Amino acid sequence: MQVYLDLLRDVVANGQDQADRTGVGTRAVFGRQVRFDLAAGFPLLTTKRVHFKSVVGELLWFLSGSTDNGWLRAHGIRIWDEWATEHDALGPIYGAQWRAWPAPDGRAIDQLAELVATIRTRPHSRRLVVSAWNPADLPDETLSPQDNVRAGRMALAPCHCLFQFHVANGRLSCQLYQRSADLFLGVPFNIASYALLTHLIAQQCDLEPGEFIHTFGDLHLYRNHLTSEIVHAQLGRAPRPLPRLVLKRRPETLFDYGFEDIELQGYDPHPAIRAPIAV
Ligand code: THF
Repeated sequence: MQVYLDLLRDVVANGQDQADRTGVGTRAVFGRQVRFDLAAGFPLLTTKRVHFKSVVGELLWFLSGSTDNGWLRAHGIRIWDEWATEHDALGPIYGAQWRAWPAPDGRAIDQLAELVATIRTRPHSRRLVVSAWNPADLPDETLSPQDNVRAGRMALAPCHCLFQFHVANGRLSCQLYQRSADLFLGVPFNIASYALLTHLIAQQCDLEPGEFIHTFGDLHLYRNHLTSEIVHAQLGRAPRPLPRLVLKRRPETLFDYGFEDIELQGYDPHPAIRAPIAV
């Protein structure tokens, strides 16, 4: 995970200070790309403890098509609390767009089911693409997340908004375009989440996991993370060997995985580093 520390140094050194929607302020660069060979180990940050159960739970929740924060809360996962309404609603965010993109003729398109079917039948297709960026459902940037949900819109515009798979030599690779990336808090989750998704889809399609390629639009550090206790503490730590991901069972479909099917072995990170989240 040296490449993560290199990204942090890049943003600290080359970022421009900007005002942002949340009012916190960021230091940001535009346009970066990193890659992880999934055969070299599972890319979960070792220079601080990342709560892998939250990563797994959030991905299972997306895959189920749910946008109900109550499901996450029931599993002790609090990472979406700040954006949900008092009724645990988040509007048509990732799960809704992945599993039931509303078509003009009234159909709901299951992008993920179609993706798996296409990888199995036409692995060399160049349209193995899933998009969460549905302009009809985007929030009004001048309203709060909760007011957007009440108006039937997404609480938050998708940050990881489009991904594409590619098959070569029996290996499945994934590239994500992330338009906006909170490098300290969100990105370690995002990398682990898409690496895990690639493992699950590879298993479902009888392929080996290949590379995860992470492409960034606005890559930023929130100003309140640029401190000696947070970003600079992180930069002072040495990476450790990566853990390994073990899938204990091969369920019938991509939508039948549970927590107990996904095991991380050999994760020995430095301690967690607490940081405030910008809403
Ligand atoms: N908003 C912002 N500002 N950053 C994000 O990364 C982000 N997301 C999702 C939606 N809005 C975002 C939410 N994802 C944490 C991690 C991921 C999140 C939200 C919060 C977080 O606070 N992590 C802590 C605690 C982890 C835990 O409680 O399990 C950490 O130390 O990692 C990015 O997609």
